[in-house]
Amino acid sequence: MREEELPESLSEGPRTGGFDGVNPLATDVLRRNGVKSWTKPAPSLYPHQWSWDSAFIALGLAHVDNRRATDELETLFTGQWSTGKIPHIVFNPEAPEESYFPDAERWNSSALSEDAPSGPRTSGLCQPPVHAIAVRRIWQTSRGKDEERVARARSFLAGNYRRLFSWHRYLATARDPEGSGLVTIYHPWESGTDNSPRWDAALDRISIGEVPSYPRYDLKHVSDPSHRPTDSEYDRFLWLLELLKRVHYDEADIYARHPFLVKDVLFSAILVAANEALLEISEVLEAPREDRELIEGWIERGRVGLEEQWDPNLGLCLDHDVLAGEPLKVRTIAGFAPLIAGGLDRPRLRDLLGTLDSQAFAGNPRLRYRLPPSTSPEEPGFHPRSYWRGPVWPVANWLLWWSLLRAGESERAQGVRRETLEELSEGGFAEYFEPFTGEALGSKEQSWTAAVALDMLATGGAD
Ligand code: 9WN
Repeated sequence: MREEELPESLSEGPRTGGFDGVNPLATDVLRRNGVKSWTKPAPSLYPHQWSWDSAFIALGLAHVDNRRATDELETLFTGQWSTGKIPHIVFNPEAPEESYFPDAERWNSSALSEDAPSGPRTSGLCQPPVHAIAVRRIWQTSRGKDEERVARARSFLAGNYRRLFSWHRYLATARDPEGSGLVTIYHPWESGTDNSPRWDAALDRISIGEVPSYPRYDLKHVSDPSHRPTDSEYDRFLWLLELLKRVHYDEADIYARHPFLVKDVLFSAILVAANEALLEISEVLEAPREDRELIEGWIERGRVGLEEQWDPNLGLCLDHDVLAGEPLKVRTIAGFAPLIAGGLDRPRLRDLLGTLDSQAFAGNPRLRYRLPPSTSPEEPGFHPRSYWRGPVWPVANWLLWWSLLRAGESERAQGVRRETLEELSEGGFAEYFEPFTGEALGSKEQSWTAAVALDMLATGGAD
């Protein structure tokens, strides 16, 4: 498909529910960032295909152009490794030179690992598994439509079920050899919340060796370098990458000697929610009973694992540093993981809502909108402008909104939806926002921000 053909294909507008201006603008962002069969996360800062961005993008596209939504995921899935891993970046061979680093050369995955695909070049890491949730949305939005569309959606489900299943199985096994229900990440990039203070203590313990020199192309694309991770954070990111390359991205070797092994509660919670979506998909497809039993087991184990990470004093769930054998005590939005995983009893739900409403998060009186900052303003590592150290991220608001809906907290969910859409109406579809002023930060045309707005607009109060 040629790029100029895209505008016509984005034609079916969703219901807007009071935010009429947002829908066409969001659709325009996705159209402008569209390349052939997939969508760049941002026009220049992120010129390749990112894993969880694509899943959110597909979720939004499902409401305006189902075919583009399915193309988006199918393009991403061409990068899947033979282990089941869906890589965090599928590189765009047509991206301008000197646009993003580390590039495909630096990862060198297919030369180093026979598990990497031989076609598209990819990174060697992964990101949170939002994909099955997006696939289910594609199915949901086809319901009640013409027969051809339903048949197309069903065949999309059937064609991708095994890929999703092996992706989740990889996370439940290679990434959880302890059977704890919690996913181990090897790098902060895998969390999707790269420079969050969640990782400071675990990163501080690592002594950095010789890192081959590298450029900071990312700084060319933002108005102020303080919005992005610092050089010292980048040194650590690039050092960990060198170590992964030395062991040829081999899971067992990584587990045996890598210096950053952390049980990530947000990643794990998204996996639980994605497993619920996968279970529904498996039921639509009448998949073998053994599959469904396995998926149910993963859901159960994930919720138990998260409950074990509960910190009653902070009223949040904490990541766990496998090597230090201790929890990482930092208050960030990741602490709401049990809400995202769902299936909570009333007391635990009440605890989490209490923390959410407190001054440590959405109840902070200085906030421009009643939306939780990525890191609590009460944390020493909080920074209102620096990336995951404090700004409000619309994609995190989506996770919260959707989780509140699933928990039956529809009034609160409506509040998150309204405040998010108001923030976007005022500030545009930025990557993240300064929590006290609402100033738009990072990339100004971020695809997943537009996509979650479309999903919020179309879904209204229903899951
Ligand atoms: C590294 C693309 C990605 C998001 C991540 C976000 C940021 C990359 C970067 O951008 O990460 O993967 O260079 O900062 O942290 O969540 O997927 O939008």
